[in-house]
Amino acid sequence: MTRTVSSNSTTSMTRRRFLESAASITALAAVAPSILAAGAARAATNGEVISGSHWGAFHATVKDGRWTDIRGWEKDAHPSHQLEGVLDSVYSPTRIKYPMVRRSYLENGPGSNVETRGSDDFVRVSWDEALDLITAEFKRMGETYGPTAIYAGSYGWKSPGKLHNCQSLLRRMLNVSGTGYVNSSGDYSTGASQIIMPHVMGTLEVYEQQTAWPVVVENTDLLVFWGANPIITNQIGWVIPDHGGYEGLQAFKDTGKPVLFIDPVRTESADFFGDQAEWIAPKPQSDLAMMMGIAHTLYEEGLHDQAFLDEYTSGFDRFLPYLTGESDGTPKNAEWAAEISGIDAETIRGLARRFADGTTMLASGWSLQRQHMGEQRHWMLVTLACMLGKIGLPGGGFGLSYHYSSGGSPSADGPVLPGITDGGKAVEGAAWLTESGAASIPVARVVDMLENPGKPFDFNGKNETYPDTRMTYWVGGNPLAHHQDRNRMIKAWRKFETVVVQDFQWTATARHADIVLPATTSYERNDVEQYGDYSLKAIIAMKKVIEPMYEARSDFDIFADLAERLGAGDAFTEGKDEMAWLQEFYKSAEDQAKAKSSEIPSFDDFWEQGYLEFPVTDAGRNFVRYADFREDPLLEPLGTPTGLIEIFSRNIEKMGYDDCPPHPTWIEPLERLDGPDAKYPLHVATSHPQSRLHSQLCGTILRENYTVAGREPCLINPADAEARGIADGDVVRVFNDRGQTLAGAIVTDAIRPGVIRVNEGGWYDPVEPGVDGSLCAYGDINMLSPDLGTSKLAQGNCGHTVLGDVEKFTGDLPEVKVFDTPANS
Ligand SMILES: Nc1nc2c(c(=O)[nH]1)N[C@H]1C(S)=C(S)[C@@H](COP(=O)(O)OP(=O)(O)OC[C@H]3O[C@@H](n4cnc5c(=O)[nH]c(N)nc54)[C@H](O)[C@@H]3O)O[C@H]1N2
Ligand SMILES: Nc1nc2c(c(=O)[nH]1)N[C@H]1C(S)=C(S)[C@@H](COP(=O)(O)OP(=O)(O)OC[C@H]3O[C@@H](n4cnc5c(=O)[nH]c(N)nc54)[C@H](O)[C@@H]3O)O[C@H]1N2
Ligand SMILES: [Mo]
Repeated sequence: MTRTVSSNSTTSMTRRRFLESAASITALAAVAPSILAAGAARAATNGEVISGSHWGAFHATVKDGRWTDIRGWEKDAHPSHQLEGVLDSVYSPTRIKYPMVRRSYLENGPGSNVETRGSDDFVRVSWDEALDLITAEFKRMGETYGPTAIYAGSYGWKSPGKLHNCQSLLRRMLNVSGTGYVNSSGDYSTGASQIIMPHVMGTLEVYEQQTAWPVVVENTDLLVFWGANPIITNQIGWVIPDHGGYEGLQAFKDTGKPVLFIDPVRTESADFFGDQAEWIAPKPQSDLAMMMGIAHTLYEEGLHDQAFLDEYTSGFDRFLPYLTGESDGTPKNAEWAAEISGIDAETIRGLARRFADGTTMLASGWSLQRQHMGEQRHWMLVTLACMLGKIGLPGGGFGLSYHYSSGGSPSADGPVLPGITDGGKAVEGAAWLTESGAASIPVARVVDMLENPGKPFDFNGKNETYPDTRMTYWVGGNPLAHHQDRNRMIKAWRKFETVVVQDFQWTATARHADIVLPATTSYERNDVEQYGDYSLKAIIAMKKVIEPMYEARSDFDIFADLAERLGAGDAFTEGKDEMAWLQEFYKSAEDQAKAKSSEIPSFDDFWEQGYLEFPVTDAGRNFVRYADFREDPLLEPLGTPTGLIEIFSRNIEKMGYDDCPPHPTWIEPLERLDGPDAKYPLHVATSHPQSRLHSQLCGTILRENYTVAGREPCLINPADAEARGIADGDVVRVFNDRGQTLAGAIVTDAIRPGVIRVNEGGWYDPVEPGVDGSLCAYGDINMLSPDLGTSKLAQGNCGHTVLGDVEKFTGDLPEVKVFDTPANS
């Protein structure tokens, strides 16, 4: 079998031609043994299908080829309210309909008038024309600048699905065609923790199964959510979420046991627990000081577990003189912590006593490490948990994923589906990893790379050099939403002579691109995916709900077409079309079942049913993180150099970084509320939104439920509002010396005085596109955030290190334009 959509057949792709090519897929697939699967290559005009998304599995109702209704899968007891927006996103006015090229680029070639990106208009072109331009540019890049000219580190929350993984497909196309590129490592979510934790615990920790909820419900006396908002953030999953975390939260609520929230905001999660919830609101970025104040009290009062520290940890003796102040003259006691955190010393001492009295689970979110010196926060949390001595016992210790993708949802023993590979070289000793790209940068250093080609930088013990990139191809991410310091970024972006963006909506990134390609949503193609990031409770058929809209094509087809043009079409497709790939992935599940002497239904039966469930096991329900290590630290050592929990790390000591010492240490961040370098009076929290996934679904009807005066909401305490003459519902200007955006005020005592909150992910809508420092009309809070690495160790982003101020906006109110499509499109 060869690919059905070749370069020739894509000439001027009309809707009719789409139907034809889809029909030819059907014809070809009919040769394959699976008859049902062949039929599934086309969406039914009427009826109901099952599919899946980051927001959950769902049933979609289709009438006359139009998707009319969506409801959560009946096996999901806690479907997200955002599903309504999923349906709407398909028909949103922000859809990209056709391949488009920026006018100056089309008329004058790569690198032309890059400062007009965002204001220049777009010209519609045929698929052939667009793909020819891109292929020619790939070739020019390699010939002119060499193998590190293309930045394909493309990051973001692309849709789930084992086949249409657009980022793997992008790199696969480049790898199999021998086109050199620069890759990225890490992510924006846990940039700091995923680098520090392997030094401390020997694993990533942030993406590992947690002690199962039933164990927590039974054994935990005090549940502490430290900078975590699980009711909001568990709505989504990297694969299709099972929402099992909500069952755990509800079961814990039913016990009536106390739940403590340490958060500048009284969150929806705190509200969920009602009277059981206690709220402590420290100044943001002060958590490490609070943890140290608690640790100091434990030590001072002899409440720490010395036996645990002796047997399971390494280096407490090196940390202790710092904690007591013996080494630097500053005891990190409760008074010291009170000064930094704004929480009084007696409360901090009280927390130490409560934590030590009974079984305490320290469940932390990730905002604390998305901050300057973020590495230190979870390192200190682990150190505190070590002093409490309950790691590896039922219900005690710490957890870094109870708020994310339902960590702690008990696991099943089902198969793990493979997915499309990026075609890179396998890494020896780590079968699941490939090394691909001629170079790689820590993902959040992209602007630094553009500004400093050839400059050396530190990263986790290595000294590397920024490559000189000239082109980027972005898929499945929205960097003009997710990256910090927008004004700086817009300028740096001009170094790219060519920017290609493939998405299904006119994001700010697409608006600032040269070539824009319309991808299908996941609901316009077929795929398969796991259900439950940690539980792996089921496999879901992500069935095509409707036929592709306008001229949208699937990520697989677009990249296959580009690979073909680069002479590597067969290497890319391996002769398989969409359904053939899905069958191959499924075959692996069959093999895994066989290896365990069990059997699963045939692919056709699975596809017809739409899902396949796997029972949760007793082992899954009773899982206790680090129980094996606790039972026998010699036979079950951790993956650290000492095999123990490293409170002091010799490896980090050897790196000699001034901003990441070898044990948890308080270091002043770039700026913090009331800190020595505070130029502004307010901290700006940039949390994750209740009714979006970052910037996804911002272009949908969900916006009607949360915008204030048509803008992104800004929470502000009554004291701060009154001092500025701001009333609930007012349009405000949030600003600092890096940037400014409008927002709509919500005056509430659910936020600590001195802190305001504008969620990340609001669409960037410059009032004067291309003009340095332009006001954002809608509410992109990354106008204000600084772009710097957490430290030389992890180089994570610092999206939560933001000070600023706010005032009532009294000028002429600019219209929000970003939710319409650009002219001509
Ligand atoms: N200040 C601040 N900044 C932050 C954060 C913060 O807390 N504060 N959080 C950070 C974090 S943790 C993250 S993860 C990032 C998120 O940053 P992103 O992941 O970049 O944000 P999304 O809005 O999810 O963007 C995903 C894009 O992919 C597109 N897309 C989805 N599926 C597909 C597909 O199948 N094919 C194609 N071609 N496109 C697709 C969507 O339309 C959307 O435009 O933001 C980071 N930025
Ligand atoms: N609905 C929804 N769910 C999501 C996402 C989404 O966009 N929307 N994004 C997903 C992704 S990619 C990620 S990475 C995770 C993010 O998960 P997190 O990083 O944990 O989420 P955040 O909302 O940034 O922060 C969680 C809480 O920390 C508090 N906080 C902020 N700064 C501080 C501080 O300095 N100290 C303390 N103690 N608390 C602080 C915030 O008020 C917030 O309530 O969420 C995932 N889930
Ligand atoms: Mo994230």
